[in-house]
Amino acid sequence: MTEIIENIKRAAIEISEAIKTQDTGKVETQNSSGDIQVKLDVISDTIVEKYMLNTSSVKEIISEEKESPVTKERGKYMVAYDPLDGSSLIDVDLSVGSIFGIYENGYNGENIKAAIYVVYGPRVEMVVARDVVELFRLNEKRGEFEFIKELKLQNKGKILGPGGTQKHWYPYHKEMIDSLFQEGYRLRYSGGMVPDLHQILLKEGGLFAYPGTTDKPKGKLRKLFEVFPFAYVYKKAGGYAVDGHKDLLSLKAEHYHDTTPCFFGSEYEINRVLETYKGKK
Ligand code: P6P
Repeated sequence: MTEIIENIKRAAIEISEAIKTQDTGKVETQNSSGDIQVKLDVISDTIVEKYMLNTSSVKEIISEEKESPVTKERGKYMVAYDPLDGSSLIDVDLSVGSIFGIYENGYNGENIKAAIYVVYGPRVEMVVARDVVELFRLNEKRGEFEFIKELKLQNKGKILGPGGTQKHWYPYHKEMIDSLFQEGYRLRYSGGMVPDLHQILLKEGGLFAYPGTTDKPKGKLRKLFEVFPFAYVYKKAGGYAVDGHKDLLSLKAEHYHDTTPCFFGSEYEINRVLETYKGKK
C-alpha cells in the first residue's frame, strides 16, 4: 500500500505541474459517463496510468475516463481513480482534484481498503485514509508532501453543499435543504466534489449532498471513482456516508460506471437525511 501512496504522490506532483502549464481546452472525445473531456483529463489520466502500471502491488487499474480496466499479470490491489475530477472548473481557476480508491477482490463498497484524494488549489494537499485520515501538503520547494495533521469530523457542522439541479429535487429533499439553511447553515458549493468535501472535512463538519433527482434518480456521482473513496474517508474520519437509506459502503457496483445518490457528513446532518428519506424511494 505504501508503494501505491508514494506513486500517487509522484503522479499528483506531475498533474499539478500540468494544470499550471497545459492548455485547458476541450477535446472532441467524451468519457464513459458522457462527460466532455478537457485536454487535462487525458493528460492526467496518462500520468496516473504510467505510475499505477509501474507499481508492483497493483494488479488492475480502471479510470473514470475509460470504459474498462487495464489488467497486469501480478499484484494485489485494484485501483479505481478519477484523474481530474471537476476539470471543467480549471478554466475558471477553481480548485479541482484527483480521487483514488484502493480495492481488493472486487469493486464493491465492501472491497475498498484505502482511499486517497488530492486537491489542486492555492496549495496542493493530499488526504490519505487507511485506519486514520491524514492530511499532507506539498512543499513546492522540496517537491515533497509533508504530513500536517490527522483529520476528524465532529458530530455537527455549519456548512452545506447541496448538489444536483434544484428544479429536479424531490420535494422532501428540498424541504430538508431549506430547513437546514433556516437553521443557519452556510452554503458552500463550488461544483467540484473534491474541494467541496475537503472543505467540510477540514472544517470538521457539515453536509454534502448529491441526491437522486427526477431527471437522474440514480444521482450523478460514480461509485467506484468518487463515492466509495469519499465514503471511506468520511467514515474513517468519524463521519457518515449514506445513499439516503443505507451506508454507501454496503452498496454493490452494478457496472464499472454505476452511480448513486450520496450524502457525506457529520452525525447530526446524516441523521436528518435518514429521517427525511425514511420510507421514500
Ligand atoms: P453539478 C464534477 O463534474 C462532478 O463530477 C463533481 O466533482 C461535482 O460534485 C459534480 O460533478 C457537480 O455536478 O451537477 O453540480 O454540476
